[in-house]
Amino acid sequence: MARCLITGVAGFIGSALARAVLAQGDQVRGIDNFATGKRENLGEILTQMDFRQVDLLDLEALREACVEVDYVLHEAAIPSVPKSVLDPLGSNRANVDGTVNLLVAARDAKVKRVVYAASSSAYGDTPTLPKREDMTPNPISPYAVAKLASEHYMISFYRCYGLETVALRYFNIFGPRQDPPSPYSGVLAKFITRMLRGEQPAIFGDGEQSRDFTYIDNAVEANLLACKAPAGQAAGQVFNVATGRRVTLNETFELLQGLTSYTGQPGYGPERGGDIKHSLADIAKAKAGLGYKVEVDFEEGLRRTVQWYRGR
Ligand code: UD2
Repeated sequence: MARCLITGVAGFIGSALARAVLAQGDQVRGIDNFATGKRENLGEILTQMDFRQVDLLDLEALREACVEVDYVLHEAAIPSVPKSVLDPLGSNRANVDGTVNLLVAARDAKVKRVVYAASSSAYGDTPTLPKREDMTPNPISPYAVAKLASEHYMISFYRCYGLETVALRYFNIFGPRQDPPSPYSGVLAKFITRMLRGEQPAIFGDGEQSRDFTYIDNAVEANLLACKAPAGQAAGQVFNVATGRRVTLNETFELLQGLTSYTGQPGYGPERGGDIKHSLADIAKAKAGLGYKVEVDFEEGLRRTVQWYRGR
């Protein structure tokens, strides 16, 4: 039985990972500072894990959290492009300083492997689609820079100290438990909750921007595969985690009209600062290196997500 340390365990992705790790019979130690995570996301699994309220800036607490840990799944972050534009220092502290602290603690505790929640935002607004891992990154927002910097720290800790690290560049992950709508929530959580309440969703720009929206189960599977993949294929590497297909916000809105019975139109407003226009992944490297495949496609993911929000 392995022991996994999940950072950001009370968040949308962290809590889904915890459920999956427990379901395969492994142990979970989870940390969260509740900056964006919610205790309610842990629900029934809180008593099945070793939960600690810890901030990534507390190195001593991280050292204790890493004792006898096999794998670290590092999801904790302040995950928002617009928030980072407003507060670049806060974004850097949580998304970079916190990551370096965790890497130092994991290295000294001789953890087997660290899997990191990197971001597709690293690619920026380069015209070439789909995005491949060997393209030169071109981040726009402070958030994207921070996520890319931490990705480089992952690779550095493998090269300098031999700590096995794997960076997974998530492409717009969505699904149950994604932030209840705040100004910084992911667009699908906002669209779905508003449309289910009969309220008009807001589209920033013309709605023709596109994303490779990826259902949460695919990201969870990628993490489990990244723990087990042979070091020669995975350690010190970066992999896209996505579906290899993009949809526009306008298309997404239409699909959601069918699923939520919302009959109105979206409200169009100005584009959001720091945004990129199109995002689409090439997932060949994850397929070859990790054995990754898309388990749940976009439409099915949307259906499951709408169903979950409806049941709340
Ligand atoms: C970025 C990353 C994503 C993840 C995420 C964390 C890219 C391509 N993706 O997501 O992988 O790291 O950051 O937060 O960089 N929008 C609306 N109406 C709304 C809310 C958003 O139109 O009410 C638009 C927004 O302007 C953008 C799109 O929807 O064009 C997606 O926005 P998002 O905040 O859901 O995700 P994004 O792409 O910034």
